[in-house]
Amino acid sequence: MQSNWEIANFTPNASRIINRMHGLTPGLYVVTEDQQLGFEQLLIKTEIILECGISALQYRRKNAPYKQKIIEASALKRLCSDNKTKFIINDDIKLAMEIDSDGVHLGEDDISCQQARTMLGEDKIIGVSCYNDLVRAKQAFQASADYLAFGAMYATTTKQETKKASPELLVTAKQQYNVPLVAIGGITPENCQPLLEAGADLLAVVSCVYHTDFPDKIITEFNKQIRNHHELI
Ligand code: TZP
Ligand code: MG
Repeated sequence: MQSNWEIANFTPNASRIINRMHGLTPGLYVVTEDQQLGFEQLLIKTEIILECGISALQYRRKNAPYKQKIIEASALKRLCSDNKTKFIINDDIKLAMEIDSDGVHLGEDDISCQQARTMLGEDKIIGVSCYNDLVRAKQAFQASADYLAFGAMYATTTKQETKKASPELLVTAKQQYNVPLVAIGGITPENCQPLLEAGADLLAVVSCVYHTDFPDKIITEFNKQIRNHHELI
């Protein structure tokens, strides 16, 4: 039987693009800012962002005590569930399990996808950073990753030491792996079109939505482009 994901990908009808793998729909995937905003400001902006309509929120917090991360992640989880948005934890599987997030996002320094699947079970979302590496993508896909993330697609100051990925890489990954593809790194409404055309299902962004006084305008513009793109395929 065709999965909802397959049906959505190959049916030229935007209204059918719903209800796919773990409810992870094409759209904007906002990753929390970790440099300039205090948590209160982050929470206020995140609430506005969620009300605009995004597919998923990722809590990415690199240097905070575990107890603080529990408090912050719990508050964000509540906001996400109020807005029916998937909530994913970056790096920390222990935190993901403790607050019962919708899933976890793993990079090369984190536990493997296989280990995470054993710990989380089948119902949770596991996303894997593949950078610009199709071998890593193959391994993650075979280890049951629910989405594959590629980037940095464009220049970014949010993360140091990124690897440069290209839209062509997304095209190849799309041909080979029937799971949602995430593009990340320097993405804006102005430069996202080639990524959508190359096969990105989710556009992951940080600064574009947090370092602005008008996240609602930016998200509306992203959502318009994503919707238009899916109406055309
Ligand atoms: N991984 C690759 S680029 C990046 C991460 C976490 C940061 C993306 O942030 P921005 O501000 O959208 O460029
Ligand atoms: Mg990580």
